[in-house]
Amino acid sequence: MDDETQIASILKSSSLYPIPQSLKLSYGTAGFRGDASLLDSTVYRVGILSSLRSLKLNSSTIGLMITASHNKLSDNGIKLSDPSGGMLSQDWEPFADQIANASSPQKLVSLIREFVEKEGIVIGEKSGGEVWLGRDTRPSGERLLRAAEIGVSSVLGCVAVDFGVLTTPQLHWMVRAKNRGLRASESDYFESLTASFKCLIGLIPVSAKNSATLLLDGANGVGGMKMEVLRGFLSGLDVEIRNTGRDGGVLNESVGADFVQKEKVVPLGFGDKDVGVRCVSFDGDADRLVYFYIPENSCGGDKVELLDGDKILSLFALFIKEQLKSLGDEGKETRLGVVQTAYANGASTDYVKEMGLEVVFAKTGVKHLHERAEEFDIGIYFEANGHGTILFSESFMSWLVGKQKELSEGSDEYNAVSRLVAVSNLINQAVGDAISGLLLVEVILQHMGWSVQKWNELYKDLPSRQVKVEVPDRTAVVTTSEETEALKPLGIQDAINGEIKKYQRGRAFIRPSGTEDVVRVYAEASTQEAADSLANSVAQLVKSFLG
Ligand code: NG1
Ligand code: ZN
Repeated sequence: MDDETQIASILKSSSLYPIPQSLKLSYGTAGFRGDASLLDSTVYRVGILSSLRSLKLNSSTIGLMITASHNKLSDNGIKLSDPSGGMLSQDWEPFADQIANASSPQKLVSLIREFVEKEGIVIGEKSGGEVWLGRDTRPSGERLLRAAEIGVSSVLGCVAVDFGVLTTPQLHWMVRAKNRGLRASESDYFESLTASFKCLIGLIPVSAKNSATLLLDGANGVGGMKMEVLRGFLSGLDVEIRNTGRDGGVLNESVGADFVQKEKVVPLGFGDKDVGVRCVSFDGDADRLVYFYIPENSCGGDKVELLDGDKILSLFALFIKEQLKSLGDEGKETRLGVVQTAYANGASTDYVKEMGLEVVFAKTGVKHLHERAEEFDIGIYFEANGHGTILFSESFMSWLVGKQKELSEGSDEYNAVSRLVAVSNLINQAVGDAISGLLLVEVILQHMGWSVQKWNELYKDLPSRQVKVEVPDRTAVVTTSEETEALKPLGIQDAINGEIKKYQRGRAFIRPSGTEDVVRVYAEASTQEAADSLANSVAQLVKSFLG
């Protein structure tokens, strides 16, 4: 990259976005996150990176989403979508770290020059790179999106297209569709979901439908707003939307999927009047969902019965397995597998294994789960927090579509194949998507004729507890690649093991968060009191080793 015009362009625009002193960022579990007031330079630089990524991949479209998901309102962040709709390839993360932390415009230019040369990226006025931009509802989003635009267009021949407020999975879906040469607008997304939902509803065998209203907690974010739009197109689903963000509530504050899953209590806006009703919570950018209901015996308390990502995964696995069963021997040969993380409830892993499915474990963060799920014909992955999806391999899809043509319409086999095809269209295969996940859960419950309580009985969760511990330096915790054992600080794992031994069915681990400045503690045991006590003792150990 010797072109004077290019260098001048980056030097000029980067001087608009000086890096705040002492800012030290790392790409983390899902991109950069931090206090929104500090992120302008980061977003601008990631804009440049997105353009380079587009150029590297024959000018395919890249997605850049401004969001801090479940984090607090004053935070913001960036998530990138590769042309496939998946997360940015991990081999570009070190470059992302380097340019985000470059101390001056000159340093930035020299890092970019070096990288462009190494990767053989050709920059030119006519190179045609394209980056699609979206943001969640955070007030800082508009300003940061502008910084991203300037970063993108500071690379010659690259353009940014601003799609405004979107859910993260909508942007990933649109990028995937665009690069496949398909219709890729937001309304195409709604149309595609509506059509496949309608198809699945039409394939429900008997009218055992569960038509009771679903209550949605939109986390005061973008998800509720988009569900309001989608609701206008759908029939066969009655949903009441709360915490839309218009009623004075604050994004993610005592609402939303992360809050409900971690605290296991009722979100704001829900209460005694909702006892027994099927409820669902989205997170701030609508890439996670968890279901819950308030139990009969709650006696005015705030505890909920939680149906987390593990239970959603189990429901999906059961439904898909049922369809494959209708396909006889060919169905049996299909490799249906499940991917979980160390946070998965032990009871859910036992349940899917008993179903005869292969289960593999991946590190926290969907980029790791997604990769492993691609190994199967049908790979279902979910984090306990409700982030997950189902992947159908290309070869399996072409077999399935061929099969659909061979079979006679209306036969059991034909219906099973049609359901699988419709699921592959309904579920967002780019990334976990609360809206598409909700539609699939709802259609399966109607198909089974199940209430939320009946679904909850698939297995009983082992009692668990998650806590976060604020420490001066979370990077002092280093874990094994499976994240279940701490290698550093020295001696802490032995101490944790000593605590685990005291509990029946005890299991616990710690890891540094990749999205918040905390160390996370997870504990499981045979009773809730035991899980709480194990989590607390491990948290104390973290404090004493790192405090
Ligand atoms: P960190 O903060 O690295 O634990 C959290 C979630 C991940 C993932 C990312 C991205 C837990 C325990 N961790 O990561 O699973 O969803 O956020 O949003 O829920
Ligand atoms: Zn999210």
